[in-house]
Amino acid sequence: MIQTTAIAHPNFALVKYWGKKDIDQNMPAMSSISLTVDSMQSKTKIYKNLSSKQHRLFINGQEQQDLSKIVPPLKYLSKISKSNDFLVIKSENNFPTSSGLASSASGIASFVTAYEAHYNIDLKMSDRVNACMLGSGSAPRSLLGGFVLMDKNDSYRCSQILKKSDWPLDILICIASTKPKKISSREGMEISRKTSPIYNDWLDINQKHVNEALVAIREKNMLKLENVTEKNCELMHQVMKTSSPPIAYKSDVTISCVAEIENLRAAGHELFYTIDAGPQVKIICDPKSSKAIKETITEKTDVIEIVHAGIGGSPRVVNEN
Ligand code: 2P0
Repeated sequence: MIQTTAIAHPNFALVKYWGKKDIDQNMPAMSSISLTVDSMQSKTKIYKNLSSKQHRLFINGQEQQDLSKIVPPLKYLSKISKSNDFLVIKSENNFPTSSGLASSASGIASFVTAYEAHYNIDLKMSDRVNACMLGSGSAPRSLLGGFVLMDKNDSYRCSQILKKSDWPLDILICIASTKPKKISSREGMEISRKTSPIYNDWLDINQKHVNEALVAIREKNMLKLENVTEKNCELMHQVMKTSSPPIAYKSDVTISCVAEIENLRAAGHELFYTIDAGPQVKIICDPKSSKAIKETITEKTDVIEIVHAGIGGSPRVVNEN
């Protein structure tokens, strides 16, 4: 049986997506900028289902009943491949799933990459972006390595701002909890769009934050990138907090990690943080400071584990038949 496997990495947003312009098309209401992460990955294998007329999705060996993130990309791609095959899709993450570590982005991007190779369809980048976005609004950013811009004002075109070798920063992922989140990003961002009194301010400031981050990344200026990344992150968490009901993804461990980051910065280390829809704290830092940061955070907080990563590359097909 012919099967195809691809690997993609998660991405962490420095300028974030939180809120949709179009729910049916799953279109983000704003542009975003991200960093692809190497050590963490989703590996997805696909093959034709010969035993039943349905798609079957397994994540980390568990069959999923909810196929709502995979069917829209599949339909988009099957129009291009002109295949009406039913597929078995088996995806494995080497990191906790659904806990604010962008597993849906790397999962969907690895699926789209495997599909393209399996059916030999040689997609345009815009088709990859469209297929990924139908599955997860943050997934198109995982189609490229390095620092990535997804530009809402240019049909969500994804472009690489810098690659790893241009600015080889370290990424330390402080795992505060491995439990799946109670409110999915999809639900949470709809609640915020409908109820947060500062949601429009959040939309209005997006382009300014994008411009600031683009300058900071192109100049490789840590201080400027720290400034805009932390401002953007904290504003998103304010949007969440002012939603009704309020949404809180940070935990006590998250807060204590941030306090230690401030201390490390005061001691002269170059680092900044971002936090997504979960309690994990992602630290971006000068590799020279990684050891000291890991030692301090491990000693002073209750983090479960710190994953030491670098900047990652684009998805790839792997031979595993
Ligand atoms: C981001 N997040 O920009 C933001 C920051 C979470 C917080 O993109 O509904 O899983 O599938 O489009 O892509 C998470 O959103 O949501 C996300 P859907 P997705 O990384």
